[in-house]
Amino acid sequence: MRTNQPTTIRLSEYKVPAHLVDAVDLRFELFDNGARVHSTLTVRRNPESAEEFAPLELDGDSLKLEQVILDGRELMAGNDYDETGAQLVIARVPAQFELTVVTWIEPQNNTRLEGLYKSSGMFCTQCEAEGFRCITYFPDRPDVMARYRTRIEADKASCPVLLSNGNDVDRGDLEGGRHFVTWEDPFPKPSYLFALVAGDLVEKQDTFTTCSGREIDLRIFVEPRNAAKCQHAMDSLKRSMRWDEEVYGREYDLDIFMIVAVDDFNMGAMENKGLNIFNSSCVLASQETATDLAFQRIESIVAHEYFHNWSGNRVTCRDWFQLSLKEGFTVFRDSTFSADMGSPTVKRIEDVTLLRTAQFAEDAGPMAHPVRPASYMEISNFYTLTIYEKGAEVVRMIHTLLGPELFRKGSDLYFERHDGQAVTTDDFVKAMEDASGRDLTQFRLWYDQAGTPVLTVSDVYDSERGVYSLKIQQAIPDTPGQTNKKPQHIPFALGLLGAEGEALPLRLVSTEDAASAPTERVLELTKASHTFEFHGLTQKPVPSLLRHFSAPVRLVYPWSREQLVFLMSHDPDGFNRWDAGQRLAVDVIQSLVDSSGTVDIDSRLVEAYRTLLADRTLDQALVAKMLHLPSEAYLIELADSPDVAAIHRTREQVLSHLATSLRDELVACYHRNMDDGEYEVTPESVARRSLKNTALAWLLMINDNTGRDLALQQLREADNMTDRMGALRALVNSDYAEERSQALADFYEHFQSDPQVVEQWFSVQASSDRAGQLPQIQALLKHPAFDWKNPNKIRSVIGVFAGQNLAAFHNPDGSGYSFLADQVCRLDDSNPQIAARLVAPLTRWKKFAPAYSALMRTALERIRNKAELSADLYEVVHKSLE
Ligand code: 0A1
Ligand code: ZN
Repeated sequence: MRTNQPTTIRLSEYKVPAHLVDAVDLRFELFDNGARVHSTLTVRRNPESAEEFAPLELDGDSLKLEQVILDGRELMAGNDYDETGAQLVIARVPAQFELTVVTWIEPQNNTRLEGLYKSSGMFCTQCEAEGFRCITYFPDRPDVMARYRTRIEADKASCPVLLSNGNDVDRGDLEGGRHFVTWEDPFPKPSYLFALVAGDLVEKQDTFTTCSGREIDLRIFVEPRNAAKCQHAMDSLKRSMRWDEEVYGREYDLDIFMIVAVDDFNMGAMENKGLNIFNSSCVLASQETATDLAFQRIESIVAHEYFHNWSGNRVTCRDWFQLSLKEGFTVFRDSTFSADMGSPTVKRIEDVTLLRTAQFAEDAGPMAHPVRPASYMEISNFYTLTIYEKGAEVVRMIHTLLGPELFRKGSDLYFERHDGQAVTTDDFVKAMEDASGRDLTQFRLWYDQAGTPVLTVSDVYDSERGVYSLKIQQAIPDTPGQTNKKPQHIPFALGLLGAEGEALPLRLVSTEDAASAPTERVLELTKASHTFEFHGLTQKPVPSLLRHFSAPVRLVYPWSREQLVFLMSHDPDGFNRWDAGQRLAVDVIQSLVDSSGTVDIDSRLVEAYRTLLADRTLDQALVAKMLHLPSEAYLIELADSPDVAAIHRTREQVLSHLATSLRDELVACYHRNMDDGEYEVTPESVARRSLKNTALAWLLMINDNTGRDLALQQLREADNMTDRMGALRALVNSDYAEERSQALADFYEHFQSDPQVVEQWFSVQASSDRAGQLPQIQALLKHPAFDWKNPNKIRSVIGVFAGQNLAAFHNPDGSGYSFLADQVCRLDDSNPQIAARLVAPLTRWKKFAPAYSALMRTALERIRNKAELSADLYEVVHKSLE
């Protein structure tokens, strides 16, 4: 905690470390009232450092230093070393030496959940990005890679399971009912990948035989009450291991791979070498307690963490500016994996929805930063959608430009060339260039320039020449600290459709043969403006632009509603079919918001949805997605100076109008998709449940009694959480107040002993404008199941309220903003990372209509004036008020 300004760290000031650590020998003595950490480092001067006589500088945070011994001689404070708040500095050290440091820490009082802490009685660690320094003094930077040996000593009764990275090499009993286990990790790693777990856990065990025939021991450790919720994660792990061998040629390297579930965790999960630690909500699942969405999310997070073993651990980051080197690449890998496991079009729709709703907003806000940032104050603030999702889009564009074979050649070269090293995003691009022979010089701007490029497209058809011309202009908006940006290298996939929906040949020169011309092309944009001519066309085509969302850009084209309806039912690209539906709905809603008052809803929207509901030939998973109206958050993101209340009201009116007009089709859709078979998480059955629950939600929107009865029946009879939650959500968002209260009470009664379900129960209320107005949110904070120390509970009430219940949060009286400011200030004292994440909705204040923005700013200023602001919150609040 500090009140003074935190320092800014700059990429341009990067220096290689003056000292390297070859080996780390750790001994942990774990007690109820604290832990003693003995750390012995084998250190040598870095031959690549220019600073020959540099002092040894070790990072530390919240440590009680007990002893320092250099080559067997105990050092004296003040004389031999200095301990500032954040560093241990030893002015004179030999070229090579052994240093032992003993520290005392208090995991039981660690509410920041960084370093070593306790969660439900279990000891666990979180070291990324800078948590290892909360355990012992160390050069806590990713370019210092060492081999670790870790001995853990603890009470045998309360901590029968003692885990760390690598292989278990020794174990035994000690006096006083204590025992120890020693772990050795043969792979040099940065300190952020260190992990330790000690507790009373049960394990689920399995094996995996790798492509070279090695048998890997797989274990998932959980608290005994969760023993039956590990199968899905184990299956997902085995699928990920096979996929990484087949698609990237990557085999697992250690003999054992472990996953541990913990209830208190700041993020989703962590890829520690051989010992991944997961937020319970991202690993535990059963049919009765987890929704389809949770099953899919678990599969992708298990894959993500596993894939880090190569993209992150074997090849790691030189410094934290390179974070997207591992995160962007790994998100690209997990997203391709999920696409391969289910429906690629649906996965693409989900990824693009997140990107366009949340990452575009981040890229247009005060915290906008490039995929490779140039500076930061607190690295925890840079685990962002830009680093992860936009970073993944950048890798996807390289894949598109190179094609799958050359991309694979590039990734092979990257892993081979940099195995065991800490490298940069530039090294990644260089490997792709060297393997493919392509020049990606201009493409590198994607890493350095923030902001979402805007592509403005216009077209002309010359019937005499049979030529259709497309003009594409790109512009990149200014972002904090960056103006006058250069044009970027953008892959732009497109097709052209004829009047019957046929795919037309794309002839870029008149001499090209129509029969052999492709019907889809990837144009490469490199200049501020391009004009492309397509020859031999006897009619003006309907363009299908930016297929598969081939680049993370905003696309502006003057679509007519006829064109959109046409693309919705004819575009061979499933993604663009969905996108046409979204654009049509956005256009209808926006024009109603602008026309303030007149509610005359375009019948083409209703008919388009009617066609969709009747379409049995189309992939039902795609139909399920197409039935979702654009979210309020997306409509707000698209608007200039949005009036949240007007957007909310209009969207509800459109929904009600659709539901009223299509009432009979919805009832039929519900019945058609009732599934009496066994519960399974296949794309087909997920789609059926999604269609059924969407139909239910729409019927309850219009207070349809048949819908209400179906929801009540579904609540009683459901054998899975997707259906139970679907019915509960529909009731909670309806005007059936009595049924809502009863359903919520019954649900809690039934599931109160399961924290993951209680989190869902909090969320369904916090996201509802019927059940989640401010007084009800205040009541949830006082509920016995709410826990101020548990990030999941905090997110499921406060985070969901501010991020999803937009009409209530943006109450014109400012009460939602003031509420959030109070909670953020309170949380900053216990968990700054969570406080800095929760404040995000307020930081976008400049975007909103004046009545909102003034109140949002006032709330932010109140946070800024809080005494003892953490570095995390300081950076976000100050940057957003600049
Ligand atoms: N590397 C992890 C994300 C992560 C980052 C920081 C954490 O500490 C607060 C925890 C996890 C991933 O990408 O999955
Ligand atoms: Zn990751």
